[in-house]
Amino acid sequence: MKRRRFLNLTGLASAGFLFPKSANSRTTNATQAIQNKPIVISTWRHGFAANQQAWNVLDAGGNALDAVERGVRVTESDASNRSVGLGGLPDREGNVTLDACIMNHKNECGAVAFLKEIENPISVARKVMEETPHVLLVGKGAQEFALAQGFERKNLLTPGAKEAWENWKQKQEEKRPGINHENHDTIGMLALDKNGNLSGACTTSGWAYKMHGRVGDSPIIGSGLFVDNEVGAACATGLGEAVIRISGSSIIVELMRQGLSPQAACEEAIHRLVRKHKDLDNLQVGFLALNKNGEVGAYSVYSGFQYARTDTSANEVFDSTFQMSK
Ligand code: SD4
Repeated sequence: MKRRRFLNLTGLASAGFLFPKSANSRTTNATQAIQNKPIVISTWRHGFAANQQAWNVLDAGGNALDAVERGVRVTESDASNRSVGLGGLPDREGNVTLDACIMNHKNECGAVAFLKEIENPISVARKVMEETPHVLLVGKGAQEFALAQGFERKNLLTPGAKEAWENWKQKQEEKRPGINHENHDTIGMLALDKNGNLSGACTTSGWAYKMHGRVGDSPIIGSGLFVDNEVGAACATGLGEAVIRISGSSIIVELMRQGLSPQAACEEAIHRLVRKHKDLDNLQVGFLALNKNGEVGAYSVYSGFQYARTDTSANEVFDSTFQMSK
């Protein structure tokens, strides 16, 4: 039987050492008690370590925007993660290109797409939000902006990712993404701070071996991420093209505005996405949602999607509920 693990929050800094047991997850209907703040949730098992960093900010009374930025930077800088930042798998030509966006409680947002050689795109996205009149910078322009802001250039193609790409090139078998629990995926993070303000962040290296120039949902405000401080926030992981086609995250926020719980809103968005796609074989999408009361929702097309949740009572990874068993 799967075991739920509660951790003493005073030990959060070291909690990561306790985690990597696969038993530390369970399936749940994620909606829980109201007025739960602060709280941070994030996609996949790698969200656990990212949440620790975010929680340190929230627990100290910091704001949700700082929490999500610092949180997802952990995953971006983790070279062992093959789908975010440093160590991310490249496109079919061997370029690691990154997408990220961030949004705060005032509907301010910033994003970068097709960004090369910068380890922490989420922080560049925040600079776009704070230092420019724009929302989205891409490619060379995004990189030039990052360098001008003091970010350093770095080769993000680690030896492991390069080897995986070379093996893929030899086989050339993979025309579609295998987005599932094994390749760990994008990190999307949502936080509610002690003042009751929401923010979110989303960052990825995208679909492994994608066409050069391809951009997914993760830097698209309304698709990979949306925050409306009157209502709630949502983020997405999985096949970005499918998420974009239904404006996934903004739809979930609108459904919550109409009165749906975060869980019901995520379920409706997944049902809609499945209805609109005839061929979803093996193409995973997962949504997370968080409302102003700190209630949580999580749902995916297939089994295998996980998310990490940290608040005053829990610090753990859950298996999301899902529409179809794989
Ligand atoms: C994308 N949503 O670029 C992202 C992919 C993802 O690796 O979640 N995974 O489509």
